[in-house]
Amino acid sequence: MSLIDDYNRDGYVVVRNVLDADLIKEASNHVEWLMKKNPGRRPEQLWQDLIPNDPFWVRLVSDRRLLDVAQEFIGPDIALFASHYLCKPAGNGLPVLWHQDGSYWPLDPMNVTTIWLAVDDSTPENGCMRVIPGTQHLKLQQLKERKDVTNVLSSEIDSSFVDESKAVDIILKAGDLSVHHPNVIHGSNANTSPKRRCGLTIRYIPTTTRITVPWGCDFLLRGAAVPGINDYKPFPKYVGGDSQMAFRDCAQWQ
Ligand SMILES: O=C(O)CCC(=O)C(=O)O
Repeated sequence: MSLIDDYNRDGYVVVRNVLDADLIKEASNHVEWLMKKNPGRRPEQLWQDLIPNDPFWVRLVSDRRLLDVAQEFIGPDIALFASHYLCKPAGNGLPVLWHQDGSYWPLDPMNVTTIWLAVDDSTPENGCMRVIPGTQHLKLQQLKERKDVTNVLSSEIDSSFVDESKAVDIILKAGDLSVHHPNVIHGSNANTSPKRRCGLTIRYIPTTTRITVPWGCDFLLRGAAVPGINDYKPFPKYVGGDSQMAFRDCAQWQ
């Protein structure tokens, strides 16, 4: 079975040992650095507005090994649509209620794939992602606001679409990743364990997908843009100082 066959059957697939321990350590330091820089935010909310002036973030999502995986699913002309560290702290990490990603996104067509990169080991104990295989065949549903329970997205899919008995835990080691479809139903439980659970979501689009409402972090990462579809941002330069994190080879970063 190929990655694509598994993805088409289940709506997700796991790929092991993609990034090396040194880069994962830098990503882990990056999360700590971001949290110090943004004291008002929960660590589950480190997302796209922080990316345009963050060369390490752009360096990470444009890593050749990640793009090689993304290319299997969306082809060789690849842009970033969005990215989000979903870092659930030990003891009080928030749940992500069941949802389909595409219900939130202004993309036309909804041709997009997510890489969920494990920055920490991710297990049922610390609130790993859970997926309901096969639900990528369900069309995108209207979201329901949900504020009575504290949760990352303040919303969920109607429970009539969710058969939790079929949910699969996506258990990953740091440096592994999973790839998931924009229609597949997924979520994760709270982290009440003594271990942090951090993952980086990276939403990759082929350059034929139009971003219809600006999302703030559109970069062309590989291949060619399609004229008239999206205007991509220039990569942030590394200028040093307090407003950017230093990283390996940052002096050579364009
Ligand atoms: O990190 C999680 O627990 C959930 C991730 C998620 O919902 C997503 O990648 O869309």
